[in-house]
Amino acid sequence: MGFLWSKPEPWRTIRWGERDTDLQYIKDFLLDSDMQQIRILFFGPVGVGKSSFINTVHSALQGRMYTQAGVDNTASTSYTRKYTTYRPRERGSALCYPFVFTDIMGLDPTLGLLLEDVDAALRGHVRDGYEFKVDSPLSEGDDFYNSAPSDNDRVHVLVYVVPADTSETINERVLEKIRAVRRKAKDLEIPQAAIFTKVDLCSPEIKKDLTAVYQDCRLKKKMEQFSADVGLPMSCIFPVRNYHEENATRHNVDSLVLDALRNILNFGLDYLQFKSSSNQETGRPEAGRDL
Ligand SMILES: Nc1nc2c(ncn2[C@@H]2O[C@H](COP(=O)(O)OP(=O)(O)OP(=O)(O)O)[C@@H](O)[C@H]2O)c(=O)[nH]1
Ligand SMILES: [Mg+2]
Repeated sequence: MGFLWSKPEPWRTIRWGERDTDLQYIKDFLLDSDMQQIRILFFGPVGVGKSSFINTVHSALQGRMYTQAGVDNTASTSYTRKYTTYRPRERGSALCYPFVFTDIMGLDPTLGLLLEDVDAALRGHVRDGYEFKVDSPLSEGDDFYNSAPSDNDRVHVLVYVVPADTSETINERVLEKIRAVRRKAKDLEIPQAAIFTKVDLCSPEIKKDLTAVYQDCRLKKKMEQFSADVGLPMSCIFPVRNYHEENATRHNVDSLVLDALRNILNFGLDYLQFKSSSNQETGRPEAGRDL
């Protein structure tokens, strides 16, 4: 007697292939008039797909492949060395969206990005073009140290980038660094999310059909493990597949990535609105502002 295997029900709903609706949501995304932009900082181990995610979102927004953030497939140390801000533009327009992406160097169990530099970046002290050093943090007095950051320089959403690839486990020392950064972000009240990249390398079913992403037990377990390891709720973790080998965009890849972006933007918006309403009520300075 044979068994009939049926796939489990997806544990989250994605509007697969409805790219126009997803794009419209992002186009309609507006900040209150006194806020200019949401700055999203990507942080995670070397080679997990931070820069690729930035390129993938741009590609989804533009409807064509975008490769401005440098990507490398051989790096044992971080390929991204400089603090770089990317400003996505609306397709066919000179208008910038009200959000920016900040790409930084990757984390390494031993060398790599220094936590002091992440702290400075969260507070808006790092100027674009700063080249991270593994042996000394950015210091006051350096040309790339911004001693008077504006609201636009500060980070409004911190996004951990984590590999879903089954061959990659996150080193305990890297997890400890992530926890340390999480404590810093918490002190600054900065909302946090995580993206799980390389879901195509997590299971053959997902590689074959990306729409199986929320039906795959291995991936869910990996996400739950990360959630337990660092304390980030599951509701803030999003699996994605980055563009890494194709020459044209694909609807399902775009759907997943735009869903993650929509949620991340909403976290940033809620944070800015909460901050501005609590400042109005109490007259207090904003969280994270250096006095
Ligand atoms: N299969 C697959 N490969 C991916 C995915 N995302 C990124 N990659 C590949 O992973 C490698 C590293 O990607 P990067 O975007 O450079 O990673 P990074 O986190 O920016 O790395 P550093 O800047 O070195 O810290 C590249 O070869 C990418 O093509 C994905 O979703 N699936
Ligand atoms: Mg990179």
